[in-house]
Amino acid sequence: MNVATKLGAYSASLVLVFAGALALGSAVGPIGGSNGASHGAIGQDEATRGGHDMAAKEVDQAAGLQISSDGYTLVPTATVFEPGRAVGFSFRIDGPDGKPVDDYKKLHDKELHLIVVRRDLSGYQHVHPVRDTNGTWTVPLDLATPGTYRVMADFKPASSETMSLTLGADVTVPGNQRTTPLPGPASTATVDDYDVTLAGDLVAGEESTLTLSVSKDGEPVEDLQPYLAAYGHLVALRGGDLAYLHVHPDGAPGDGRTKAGPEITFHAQVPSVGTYRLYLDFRHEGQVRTAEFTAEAARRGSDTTPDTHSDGHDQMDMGS
Ligand SMILES: [Cu+2]
Repeated sequence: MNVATKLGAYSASLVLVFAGALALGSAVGPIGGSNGASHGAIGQDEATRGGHDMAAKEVDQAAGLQISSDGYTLVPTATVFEPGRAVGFSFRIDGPDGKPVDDYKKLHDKELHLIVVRRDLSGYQHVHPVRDTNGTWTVPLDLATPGTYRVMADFKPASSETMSLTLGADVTVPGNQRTTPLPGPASTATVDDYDVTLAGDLVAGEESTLTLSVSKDGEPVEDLQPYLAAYGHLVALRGGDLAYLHVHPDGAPGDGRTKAGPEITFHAQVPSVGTYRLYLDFRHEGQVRTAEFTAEAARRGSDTTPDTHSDGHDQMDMGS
């Protein structure tokens, strides 16, 4: 059993333990929190360190690498598309009974989140398909540029006992494809008039805190708008295989303690060393934008952890 498998098994058992604790919690009250805080808000209650860690385990495993898992299969209607135009991408999720799943539990306001990215990690799209009465999902995608794209569906079937599933498939747009080189690690990303800075280090197998700060025209943004029940959504994809990690913020709009910027705090746990591309979706003045970062995950307990900077700040390795 290699380390990754061990970690995976460890995480899976923790998820099971947590699911049990949650079920008990609703019946007999909070468990594990000596301060008596509720576990109800998973991942949002920083007072309950235990619950918080467990919530992190929910998202720490590499996902999105399989087209079928736990009896559920992603079935695209078509996987080859003509270049140069927007397409209507459609697919089903078939359940263990072979029929399209038509009963989902909402995750972050939506029954299903679809992440689409080119194999070179460019062209990121985070969209929310619409489901028809037959269980077929459809969404317009921008597949204008030739290449191989990865589509990943993140959902939770109502009948499943797993926390959530992410299934992935490749779709291709034939033609002369150009590969976009992955930008090097950086702590600042610019999108339109916004600068977003990233502080914090990714460490393999360990939870780390990432803080993203949004400013516009040099001024901190303090009126971020809720998007999908959060001030920001962060997706991390691993370079090389596009393993998927959906990370969520610490705190939620309206919880009485979470500010609407400029900082958005996340707890991330990556499964391995390597290069990751981080995609932050945030909403301001009615528009959702995505800030992208490349980050290197250091080895656990290693002195190669990128924490030695002359400026003394705990920031991402700039690769300088
Ligand atoms: Cu989504």
